[in-house]
Amino acid sequence: MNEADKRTLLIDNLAELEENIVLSHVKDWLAAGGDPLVIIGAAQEGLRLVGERYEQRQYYISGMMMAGEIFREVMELVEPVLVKSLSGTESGHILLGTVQGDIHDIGKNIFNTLLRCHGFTVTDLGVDVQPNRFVEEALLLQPDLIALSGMLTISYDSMKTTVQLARQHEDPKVNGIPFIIGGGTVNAMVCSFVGAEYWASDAMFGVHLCKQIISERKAGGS
Ligand code: B12
Repeated sequence: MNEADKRTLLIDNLAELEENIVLSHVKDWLAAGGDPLVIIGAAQEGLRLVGERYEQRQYYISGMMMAGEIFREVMELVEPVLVKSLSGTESGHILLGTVQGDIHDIGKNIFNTLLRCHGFTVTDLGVDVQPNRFVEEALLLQPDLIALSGMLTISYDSMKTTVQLARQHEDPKVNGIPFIIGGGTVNAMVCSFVGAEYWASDAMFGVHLCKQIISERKAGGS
């Protein structure tokens, strides 16, 4: 089977919620030297199809829960290989969390893992994080960047409130920290609505962006 067929097999079986087939396929694929990032990408596409089926009422919410659980198990298999294959010595501290009202954390956790693989320090506040919690932790930790994750359309309002609260803070150590947002459907328009400086809808791209932002700020002395 070639790589494209392996990808299709994973996407289709995740979309069908075939837990055992998915897990044994991922084990075989990894054993054959499969790229962990390609495997994560295929599993993500399978999840997207599950979301579509939920929207079209072919699946109930239990289908999305099951898909989330299968994805978590896939990550358990993939993560050790990923950690070995990626290594970096970036320095920088990222404050991360899924914003208030949103409990989706699969993408956030992938972003967290990839950041740590590249050497960043990450403080992950979890899910459904209130705006003032981000601001309090930012004051305490003074991270280089604040990263907000969200999958729901309503999470854009929480992102906006979080950014506004930080900007209104009297301490320049808090009001000057740049924001990066990410999650399924964020784009340049959402970024501008939220008032964040940066956005990424792909975790690996987000990591490269963080590298660039932090090194530019360090070079600029801020
Ligand atoms: C699994 C899932 C769930 C699980 C979540 C489990 C978990 N632990 O996360 C459960 C069952 C709990 C769930 C609940 C709900 N869900 Co849901 N869910 C999904 C599903 C199928 C997959 C989401 C996912 O994990 N994708 C895979 C990850 C890897 O992708 P990702 O998050 O985009 O992350 C990638 C990048 O975006 C990036 N990234 C992520 N965060 C960040 C942050 C930064 C800073 C950066 C740089 C990058 C980055 O890194 C990742 C890798 O590249 C999606 C469908 C879809 N289209 O994805 C629906 C979906 C998001 N859910 C939806 C809905 C409606 C709900 C519910 C409201 C359903 C309900 N009636 O209760 C609830 C909301 C609960 C809440 N308050 O949050 C809708 C949202 C519609 C909308 N536009 O608002 C979707 C799109 C389904 C649909 N098509 O209708 N859901």
